[in-house]
Amino acid sequence: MRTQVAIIGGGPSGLLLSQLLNKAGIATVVLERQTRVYVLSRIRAGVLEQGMVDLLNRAGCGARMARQGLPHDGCYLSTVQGQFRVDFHESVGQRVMVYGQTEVTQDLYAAQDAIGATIIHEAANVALHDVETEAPFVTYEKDGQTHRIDADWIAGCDGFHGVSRKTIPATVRREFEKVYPFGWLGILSETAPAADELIYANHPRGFALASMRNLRLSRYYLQVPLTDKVEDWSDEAFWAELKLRLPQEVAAKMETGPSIEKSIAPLRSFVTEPMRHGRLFLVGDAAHIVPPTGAKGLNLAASDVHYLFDGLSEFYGKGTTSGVDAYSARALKRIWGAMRFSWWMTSILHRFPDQTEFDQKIQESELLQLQTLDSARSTMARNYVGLPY
Ligand code: RFL
Ligand code: PHB
Repeated sequence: MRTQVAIIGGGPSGLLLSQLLNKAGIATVVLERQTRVYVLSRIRAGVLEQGMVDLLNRAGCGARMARQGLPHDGCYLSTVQGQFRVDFHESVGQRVMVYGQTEVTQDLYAAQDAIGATIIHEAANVALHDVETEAPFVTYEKDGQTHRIDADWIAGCDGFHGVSRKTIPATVRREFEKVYPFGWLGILSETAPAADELIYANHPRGFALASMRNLRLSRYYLQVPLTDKVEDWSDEAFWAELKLRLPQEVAAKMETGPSIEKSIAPLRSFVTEPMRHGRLFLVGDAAHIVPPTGAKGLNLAASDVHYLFDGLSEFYGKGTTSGVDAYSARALKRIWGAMRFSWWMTSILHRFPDQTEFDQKIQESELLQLQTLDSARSTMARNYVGLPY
């Protein structure tokens, strides 16, 4: 089989790229290791920047989001001293959209089906070949046979554990990493959200986050030690701990119920440079990971897709390569901005095992600045709604 752009990975990066390229008349094949049901069962991000909303609209899959998504003008920050609000719209004139990654992925699959795009699920042992030449190809196994796809370009959208990044020789690749000494235990429950906007809580017992997917579906997180297992946490234990960490008035009124999903995610900052090697591009989690505190992971995947789509449209439209040549540098500039923000949000909101009294005072001072200085709030708001593309 031959295509113009072979896309490894059918998560949000791969599907969004494929959808934008197909709509622009550029042929793609998406290779996904899992089944569609499995991809759609993952519960991940929940907050979309305006830039991502715009891109989904441009891809022709924003209709359901416009009907069901919840635009949020701000969020709450809670400390033992009390709760205050950061109004993004007042500070920087923009808002965010609360709409789950699961819904985004479902909308992208529906849009891809509607235009007859080629998505091959359960593609095993995907391997990338000759990416340093102008005739790269991909092989994979399915139904006991080995298949080959020749392409002009390969987009590695296969997440942190994918094969694409590892195809770039270690001598070329630079990796930057920070691992945090805790994880997030998350639950999804069919209950009304605890508040009208998200609550990020700094508490002596550890960080907590009250989020939502819609008005009958809540998402909550607790900072937990990396040694904790999901089985250690009954629903009752989760709700009891959450109530201790959230503001008292919120906890008192909070609706609780059985969890319909419960998982633990480790926190990590990771960047690989460069994001292009020959005819291979890395996109989204294949190239970078952020801790979820700033809600940036999915949004960074979208900005990567934006830059790559720009470059590939130029290549197929005008035959020039300035856009694809600039891809890695353009994407990395924005990625490092989000790395800084996610690291900062993580550092001001969590309790670190080796935190000294000095560190504690600095954390309190950071939060006080947010509460009392317009300039501190507007820097946070600018980053939260998303740095410009
Ligand atoms: P994905 O979503 O990981 O999709 C990659 C796809 O590639 C497939 N794949 C392969 N296919 C073929 N051959 C191979 N060898 C393959 N290896 C992998 C996988 O099956 C998968 O379908 O990456 P993508 O598309 O770049 O999207 C990125 C986002 O998913 C990610 O940034 C966010 O979900 C990160 N993230 C969160 N971001 C937020 O902004 N807010 C959050 O609350 C949030 N929570 C999370 C998260 C990521 C998590 N992970 C990765 C464990 C919670 C979790 C648990
Ligand atoms: C979520 O709703 O899953 C969510 C929201 C905001 C974050 C992280 C996760 O910062």
